Amino acid sequence: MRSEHLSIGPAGPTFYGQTLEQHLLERQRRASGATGDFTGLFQQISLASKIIGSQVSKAGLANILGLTGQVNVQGEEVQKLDVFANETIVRCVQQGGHVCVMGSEEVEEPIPVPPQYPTGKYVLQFDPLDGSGNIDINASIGTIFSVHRRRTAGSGPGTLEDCLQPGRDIVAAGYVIYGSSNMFVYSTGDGAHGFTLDPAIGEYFLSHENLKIPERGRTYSVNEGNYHKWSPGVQRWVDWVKTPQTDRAAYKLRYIGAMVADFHRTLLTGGIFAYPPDTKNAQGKLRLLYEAAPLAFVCEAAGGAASDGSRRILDIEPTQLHQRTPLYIGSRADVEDAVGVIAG
Ligand code: P6P
Repeated sequence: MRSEHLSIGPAGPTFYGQTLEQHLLERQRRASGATGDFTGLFQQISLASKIIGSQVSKAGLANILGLTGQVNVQGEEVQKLDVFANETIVRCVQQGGHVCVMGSEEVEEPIPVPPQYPTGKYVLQFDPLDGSGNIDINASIGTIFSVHRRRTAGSGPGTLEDCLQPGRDIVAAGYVIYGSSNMFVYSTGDGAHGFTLDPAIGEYFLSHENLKIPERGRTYSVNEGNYHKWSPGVQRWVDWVKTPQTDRAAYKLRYIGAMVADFHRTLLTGGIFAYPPDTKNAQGKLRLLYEAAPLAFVCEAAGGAASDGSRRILDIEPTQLHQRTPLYIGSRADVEDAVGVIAG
């Protein structure tokens, strides 16, 4: 029996769905041999996201807007909230004994678990605050994460080898979008589920069960300012998608500039988000391990597709922690069209 939550609001009593924690515990009960490690790890990720969301929601008030003056491994200027988000996730997770190593967009090398804490069987990789350029303009941003099982033997510290695993071996992946409402979306491969935060309660409640992305959408999402840097094939695809065809109208363009927000809209309404390679970024701008692969995992769980232009994102064997990949992700028919038109 699914427990209901009663909340008395201005419109009268409101019944909520399951909390994220109850959803995870229900999954744990169904998973034979579950140890609770997975649930514990997710509780720590959820807590970190609530702390980050709380700071993001008042970034304009506290002295945490703006730049730290540092540059991260990507050569990008590091926002104060990026650093805060990274440290929040590391602190919430490292003491829990569920991971053997972590990988973060903000840190050059794999992050070991400090020796005073136990190590666990999972590997957590994440972009702590994606789209941080949107922080100062109060546009949506997000956290992206993926969970693998450790590959190396034993129970000691994990290594880079444990991080360099393909997306098809992901155990669970998801993202948190800090927007008009904060949502936690995740998949363990069996459907994708969305939970909306009630900040008054501090709980995520099931609001989008078993998300399914439309087979085809009507929106494309790409930075057309890069048009002159794209290959003729990518230019051909963008020209085609925004031109009315005999069987369809022109696609609309929507581009927020934060991958989590652009992907979340694509997941809910259909269409395609793309970051193609260009003359400045031969492999595109987005990172495989903690951006493209986790969102590809969620997208496929919702019935969508994700390609680098020739391969399924989840089949790419990583060789470097911060390697980049071209990305075409969204409705299956739209991704197939893009790959086909680009290939000519
Ligand atoms: P551009 C944010 O900096 C980010 O990494 C992604 O979240 C986003 O999709 C992309 O870069 C935007 O890049 O070049 O369009 O500003």
